Amino acid sequence: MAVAKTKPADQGAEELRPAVDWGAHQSPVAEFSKDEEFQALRQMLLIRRFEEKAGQMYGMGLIGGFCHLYIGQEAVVVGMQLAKQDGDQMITGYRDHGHMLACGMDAKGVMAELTGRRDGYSKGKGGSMHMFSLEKKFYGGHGIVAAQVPIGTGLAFANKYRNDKNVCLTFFGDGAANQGQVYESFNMAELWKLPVVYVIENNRYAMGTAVLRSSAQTDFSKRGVSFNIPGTQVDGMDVRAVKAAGEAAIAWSRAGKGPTILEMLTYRYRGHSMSDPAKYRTKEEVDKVRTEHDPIEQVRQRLLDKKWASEDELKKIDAAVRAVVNEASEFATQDAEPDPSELYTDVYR
Ligand SMILES: Cc1ncc(C[n+]2csc(CCOP(=O)(O)OP(=O)(O)O)c2C)c(N)n1
Ligand SMILES: [Mg+2]
Repeated sequence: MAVAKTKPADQGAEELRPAVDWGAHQSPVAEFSKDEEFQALRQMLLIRRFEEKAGQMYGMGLIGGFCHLYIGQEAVVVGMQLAKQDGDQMITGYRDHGHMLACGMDAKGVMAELTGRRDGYSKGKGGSMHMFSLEKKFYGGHGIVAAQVPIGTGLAFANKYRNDKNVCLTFFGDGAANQGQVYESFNMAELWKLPVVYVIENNRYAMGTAVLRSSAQTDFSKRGVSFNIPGTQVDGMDVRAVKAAGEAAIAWSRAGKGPTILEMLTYRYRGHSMSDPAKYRTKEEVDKVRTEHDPIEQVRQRLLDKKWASEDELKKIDAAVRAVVNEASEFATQDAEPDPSELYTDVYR
């Protein structure tokens, strides 16, 4: 048997880097009104500032355990939130703080959960990856890669069973898209025409592994082809493109036509988690995306160009958002830890 002289991982490492280029990709965009631009800006800023603060607090030892930041990907969840209606659910993996805030969960409760305090969403016992809100229709927060995909499909099954016309938005990553349970879910979802939108957040890496190293088909919008699930690639850095694609996909599901896949081309600026030195990519690569595609900067620039806001007004919005985040971090550092008697509550045997 012939033996390969070099390990595949050593071959053309440069070529295996993902092409971080949105140039060829033209997504249809929804024209935003002034109100919508401001709404998108406030929501994305809230996530960005919250995550920056969480990163600082982690560095200070105030947050323990796993913590995966969403910085860079804000347009995906905010665009989908703007597209959905009350009653529609969201479920995601462990990079989940942005989804919680977009769903309207309280920043104080999320931050207090990160610091392990009693007024956190899981009473300080769940941490970053395990928060839920039935009220806001947010179903977690899942640490096992792709575990949320069959659960999201099950939520959609319940929607269909109850005939309540709600749609479940199920978010997962490019790495998760290679999990077997995703395809079992796709099969059932199309077979039973379940109201689920699979939102694949392709941020080009799964931990330190670039998509070209891990994936035979890197166009994730095609991952449903053999199940007849339609898919679209979307500029996930442009909140208007996300909203337009989200509305079409949600309408398809709500009309009883079954699932769709939206591949969001996006990027995370920070490491995979707080302990990742991110040596698998260059600083230039990150800087290029930040300067050319930042989702928040795009909205700011449109507001300025259309003279819908001045630099001063934009600064005031940022200051107001920072105040909300500071209040949340104050709360999360002063709130008490859970009582030791809580150790054995909420435990399923
Ligand atoms: C079943 C399982 N395998 C491996 C891991 C370890 N793990 C955590 S995150 C991750 C990468 C997933 O990447 P992706 O789906 O692209 O999401 P991203 O982190 O980029 O948002 C891996 C392998 C895990 N948590 N669960
Ligand atoms: Mg990824």
